[in-house]
Amino acid sequence: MSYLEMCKSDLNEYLKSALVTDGRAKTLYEAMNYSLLNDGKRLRPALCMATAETFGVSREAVLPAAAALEMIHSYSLIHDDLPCMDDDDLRRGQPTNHMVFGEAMALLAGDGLLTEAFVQLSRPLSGVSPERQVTMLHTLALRAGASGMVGGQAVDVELTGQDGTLDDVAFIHLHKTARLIQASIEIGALFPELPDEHVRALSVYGESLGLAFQMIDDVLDVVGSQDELGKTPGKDVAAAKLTYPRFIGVEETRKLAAQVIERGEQALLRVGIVSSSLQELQSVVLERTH
Ligand code: GRG
Repeated sequence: MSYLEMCKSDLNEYLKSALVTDGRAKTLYEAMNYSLLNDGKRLRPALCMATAETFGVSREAVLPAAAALEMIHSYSLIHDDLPCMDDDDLRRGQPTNHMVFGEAMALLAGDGLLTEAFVQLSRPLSGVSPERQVTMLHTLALRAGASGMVGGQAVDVELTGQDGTLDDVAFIHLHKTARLIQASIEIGALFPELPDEHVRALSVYGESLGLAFQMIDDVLDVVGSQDELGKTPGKDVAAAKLTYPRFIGVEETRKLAAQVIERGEQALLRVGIVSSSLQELQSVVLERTH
């Protein structure tokens, strides 16, 4: 089993009982679980686990934080697929949440997951001081909110169909996608007690990995097939989205992704962090086909 598969299996087991109704709002819980338990890669939780494990913290201890990250990710996908956003019928090879539950329930399922993420991250975490846990909560809110993922999505919505510049693309990618991936590593780095310079290096690495991830996503939208992606390819071009391939082409985007990751690796090397699990996940990001 690969490292990603091991993390995925641990997380999936945990998620099965993370959102259970007391008998009320059954459809909402069904809608939340429909998307949360769907077959995602679980990259963000795995990055959080890998970072903590690099410094001797067990994957099990990290599960509530890993679940919180996947809940935020899952909410963002539900909202992103809505007719008022990307208007997509397929996600992870299955009908999107609003296709099954209707728009109003999909909107609420996203809201529910966003809020439940903070329920998870505020649960008692063994071996983590209250100060570090508050920093985790702050990090998640900051990276997912208006100055992070939601802000990136807002600029993406505003600039879709317009000319835009390469700087606009960089802003959108950094915020819409990279910030949550960065948060996954930053939160993992808060489980052990690390020197500030280590935390900073991991944050830089997370940002680089997140940017490269979205660059590859842009490439896959151009070269991928529906079967491989589990969603509709070619949507970026059709919707006149601001993407790297639109400005510099597919091959240059691939090269840029590799360069950006190398910059992140240098940051880790400078402080002497070597992590085989992060290295493995990094290869998944660069070589993925879906
Ligand atoms: C608040 C109404 C409202 C909407 C918010 C913030 C937001 C909508 C959307 C976030 C933007 C977004 C969906 C970015 C795309 C990131 C991305 C490439 C997702 C795909 O991630 P993978 O490949 O997916 O890790 P799996 O399915 O493997 O989990």
